[in-house]
Amino acid sequence: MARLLILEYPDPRLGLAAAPVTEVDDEIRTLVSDMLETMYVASGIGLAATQVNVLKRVLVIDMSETRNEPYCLINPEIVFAEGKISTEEGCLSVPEVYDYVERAERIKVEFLDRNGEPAELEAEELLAVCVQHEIDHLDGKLFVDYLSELKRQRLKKKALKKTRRTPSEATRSRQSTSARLI
Ligand code: GNR
Ligand code: NI
Repeated sequence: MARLLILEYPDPRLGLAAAPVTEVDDEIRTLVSDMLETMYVASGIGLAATQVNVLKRVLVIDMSETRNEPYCLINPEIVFAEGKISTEEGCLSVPEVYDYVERAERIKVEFLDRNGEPAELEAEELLAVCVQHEIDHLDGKLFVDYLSELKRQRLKKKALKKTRRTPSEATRSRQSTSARLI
């Protein structure tokens, strides 16, 4: 198992669409277990492959208190949706931002499991919200895309400021400054 790096907004790679998995092989199963470890370490309830810079339609979810009831959905397709629910969402790729998003309240999703077998899941409330949030990631969409332009501009500015404050970035900018001085 390995921990993977989670991309953060406004990284443009989070806006790319992921491709369907053509074969559920050991490489995919390794990706799934690495994604689960990464999600558990980050204390998230879900994670999409796009967030760890892998453009394949794979997502994992674990909503249990005990953190030992993982769902793994490969090539997920929502085949039924009804109702509306507004939930305060957060995202491991958009740290420290929480806001309300309206989504379907109940869904049915078809997918392949870790063995490549077709499976389906009926979900409601937070589990349904989480599945929709993760499938959005696979389509290159973030929950902040549902917010107003004003809110998104504000948090983009904040995120870019934070990037400049990270040590590696600070080192790079110091280095480029001294390079210019020479
Ligand atoms: O950990 C997460 N919590 C969460 C809360 C409300 C709605 C969606 C989520 S998913 C998020 C983890 C994440 O970023 N998955 O992509
Ligand atoms: Ni997310």
